Amino acid sequence: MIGEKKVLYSGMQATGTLTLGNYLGALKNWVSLSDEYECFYGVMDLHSLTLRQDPPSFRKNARSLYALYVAAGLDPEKNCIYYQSHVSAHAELGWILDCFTYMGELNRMTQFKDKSAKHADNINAGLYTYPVLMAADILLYQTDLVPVGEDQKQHLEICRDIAGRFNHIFGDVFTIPEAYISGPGARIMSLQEPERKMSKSDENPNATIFLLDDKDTVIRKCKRAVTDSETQIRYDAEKKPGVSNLIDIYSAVTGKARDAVEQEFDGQGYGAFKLAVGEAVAAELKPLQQRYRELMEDKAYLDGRIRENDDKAQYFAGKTLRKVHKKLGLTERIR
Ligand code: ATP
Ligand code: LTN
Repeated sequence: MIGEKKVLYSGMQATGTLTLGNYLGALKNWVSLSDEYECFYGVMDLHSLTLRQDPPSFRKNARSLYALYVAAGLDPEKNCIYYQSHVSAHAELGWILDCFTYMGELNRMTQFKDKSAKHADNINAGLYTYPVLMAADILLYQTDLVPVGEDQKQHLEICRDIAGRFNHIFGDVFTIPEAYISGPGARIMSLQEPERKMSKSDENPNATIFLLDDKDTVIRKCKRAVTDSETQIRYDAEKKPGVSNLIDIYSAVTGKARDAVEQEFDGQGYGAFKLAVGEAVAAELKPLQQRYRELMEDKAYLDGRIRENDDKAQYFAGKTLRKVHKKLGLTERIR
């Protein structure tokens, strides 16, 4: 708790451009929860180092991510939006928690398995201990709630296990966080291979809608989305993954329930439905894109918010880290 409010924490890696999956599965929900909680949102640039980054575009992407958070509706004057690498407590607690995490636990992480298969030439130790740094992010702020997409559930579970283990040995040090996995946008699938999640690093550009795609591109990608040989717009994630994914997208964007979407398009063909999905998505993204452009041009405004929020994050993270040091018996600094 900070004051009267529970603490919410989330973040995304600062790699590439955000996708509709990132937005509907995570960012949009953050916005809906941001009044009720004391919120911290990180630009997770240390996590991004698990893949090789090109320094100039990495720096640009991180700033673009910051601006997209704000453009999507998070108010940097009310919410603490900050860069993970600006608060050194993350890396420090990450190391400490490494010493309270078992290799057996990390071996079970499906994201590690997926990412090592995808990047077989760079299976680094950071990729392996990724979930521990993520646990440090969350635990530093005594977080109650972590809104993430379905694919991060396992990382939340290991975070809870590490925190519980630490508390069991040293008393109540960390708040045990809850995952918050939301409704129809929880898992947006690829438009080309609807058995796989929509991902920013997909090689096929038609598989992914990016938040900065213009209207024509969005509509074109929706029209090309893979469906099936039937004609009926009906939700069945197993037998009709493509159509079901489009129903979920439409439903997450318009706020209509799945069966209401089925009824709305009853008797209409896939072509008309795909066009409607494309138009609804483009309409949702338009104001966000407009605000994004304004923010990227207003350097003074963004820099000011970044500076203030770095300080705020440092203050809260420092408090927890000092407590951890004391509990562990690390020698206090002599002042
Ligand atoms: P990558 O393609 O590099 O794996 P990513 O697109 O999965 O990246 P992350 O930074 O790992 O992006 O995820 C940011 C947030 O977006 C997380 O909370 C994650 O759960 C959510 N998210 C990512 N992809 C989807 C998706 N397809 N559907 C719903 N939520 C998603
Ligand atoms: N692993 C997350 C990004 C992330 C995160 C966090 C999310 C890093 N630290 C702490 C929530 C809380 C991802 O890939 N989306």
